[in-house]
Amino acid sequence: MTKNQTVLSWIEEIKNLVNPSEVVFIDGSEEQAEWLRAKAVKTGEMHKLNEEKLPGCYLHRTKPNDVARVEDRTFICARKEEDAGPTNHWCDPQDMYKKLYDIARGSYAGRTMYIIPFSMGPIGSPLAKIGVEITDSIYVVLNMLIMTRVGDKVWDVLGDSNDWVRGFHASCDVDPEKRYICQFPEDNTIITVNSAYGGNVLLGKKCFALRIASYQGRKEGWMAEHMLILGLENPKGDIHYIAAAFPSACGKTNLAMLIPPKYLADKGYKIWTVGDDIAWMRVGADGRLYAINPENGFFGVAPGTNAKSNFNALKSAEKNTIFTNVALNLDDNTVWWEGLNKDIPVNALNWKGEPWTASMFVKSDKTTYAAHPNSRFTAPAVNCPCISEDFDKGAGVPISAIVFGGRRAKCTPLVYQSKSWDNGVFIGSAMASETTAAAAGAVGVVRRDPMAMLPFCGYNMGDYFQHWLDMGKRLGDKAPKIFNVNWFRTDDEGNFVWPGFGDNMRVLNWIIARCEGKADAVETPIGYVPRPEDIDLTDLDMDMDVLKDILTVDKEVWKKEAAEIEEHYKKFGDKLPAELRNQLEALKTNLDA
Ligand code: GTP
Ligand code: SPV
Ligand code: MN
Repeated sequence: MTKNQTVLSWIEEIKNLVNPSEVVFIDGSEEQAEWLRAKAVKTGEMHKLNEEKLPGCYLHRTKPNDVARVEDRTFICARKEEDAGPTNHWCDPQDMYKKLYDIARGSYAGRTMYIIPFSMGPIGSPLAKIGVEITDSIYVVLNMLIMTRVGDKVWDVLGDSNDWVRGFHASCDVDPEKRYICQFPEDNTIITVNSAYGGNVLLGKKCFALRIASYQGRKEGWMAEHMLILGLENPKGDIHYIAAAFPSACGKTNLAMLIPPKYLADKGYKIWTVGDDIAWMRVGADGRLYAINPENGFFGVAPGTNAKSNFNALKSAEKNTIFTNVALNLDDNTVWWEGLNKDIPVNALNWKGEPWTASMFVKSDKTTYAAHPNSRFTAPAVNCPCISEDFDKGAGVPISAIVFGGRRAKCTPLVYQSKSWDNGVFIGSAMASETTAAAAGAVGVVRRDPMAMLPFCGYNMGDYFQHWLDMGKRLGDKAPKIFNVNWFRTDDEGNFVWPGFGDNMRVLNWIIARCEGKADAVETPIGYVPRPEDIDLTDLDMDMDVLKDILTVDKEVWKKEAAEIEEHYKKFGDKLPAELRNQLEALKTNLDA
């Protein structure tokens, strides 16, 4: 418990609004967590899975109308509309508070109000920040216990400070028409109503660690990014750290936990996971950029995860894990999803809880799938076999390379390096990717998603670009090198050309060699691209010509791309930094030469 007056008076205000039948402070103890799990099993919110095969694991199903983030109902409520910018939905804070309070009023009647004190980042780390989430959902509490550092120690570190983020969640009727995900960056406040799914309600994650934190980062001179963090260890035992921003469901968890191909593993190459979704980065005392992962677990995409694609994720989700919207195999009380293995269950319940059997599965028709395409596992980071020794290191890890990427069937080469920091910011600002099931709406549509932050930037994205440019000035020659990757080039039949997953290590090795000045490249209009022989294809059944093809920069295709970037830039008006306009002009000139 806490004596912090700012916390207590806010709790009192929300309590009076929602009128719960009881109030429970979450203390972070195993006893309390166990009591909550038992309670959730009793109410049916959670289903206990096979204790032998999946110890401490549970299954939860959300309402079918509530399975992903909802970007069109997500608002940045800054006092001035311009401060939300052209890429965010905006509402006046007073109007939105009123609307949300009206929706939430009395909605905890007969329910329990849970109060979760949590730290984003190792408790007490100078890079960490504190939040308090109020919720009426045990599922949220149990997920927050995995995803963040929760407990009484957080109150101790907070003391009587007012520097903490208020997060208020009310499930209400899970009515999609009254669903709102609202950030009030100027008040350090988040309110979500009428949802009970992942990124909408685990308020430490996207709402705090990206939307609120990106706003704080700009004010305070640091960065909050939608990035994985990994350490690449070479045979000498040196570790280089890479931070990579890919849009939702575009491969961050997989890259962060990659297992190198055998010939590299045999030589002593290893990947260590620091984070799989979010990075907070600051300039350290030595002038380099240092990153921490503010989270304490993984909220990972289940479909496609298997022993070959991501062995370490599977291991992470073997115990003390919550599965959301996957299928239940009734024969052995375990879970299943498309892509897990060939043992398609014969006697199962699909993600909606309806009877399901192998014969219903039609690969080309996702409506027949047993698991929802955005079904997820919530797994403790400590479970991960390749978790970095630096995972809990409050000071963070020094970043050598920043990598942008996304899903582009055509156009973007497998990998290229920017010509400078500013050119790298240009590449990030112009990033595009095909949409995925992580957010409600159409899937597979190419959209611009700058730095993979389109749904997560808590302020005007034009100012965000300027913040990136300013960080580059501060870092000077100690700035990480910036790259772009694309694992998702397809052939004419729509098959992925690059093998991806563990084989992405071959590209990471080129990236690090470039940072060390040890690898070759050719200069193209868009940046430095490896020659095909610079990517090591040992033990890979891949034609040099195929590799050459996905490394080619097609000037005609890129001229169209430049025209689209020009269109994309228009929305930022005068907020578009002049430097980025210059970068675009330089690209056009290079393409015409
Ligand atoms: P969020 O948690 O939504 O932010 O996503 P993420 O970026 O962590 O995505 P994740 O690693 O979970 O990957 C999402 C999907 O992409 C999964 O179905 C993966 O199997 C697939 N995927 C990941 N890496 C690769 C790759 O290198 N090649 C191919 N073809 N697919 C990949
Ligand atoms: C994403 O959509 O980028 C996620 C999942 O990481 S969620 O937490 O739902 O935002
Ligand atoms: Mn994400």
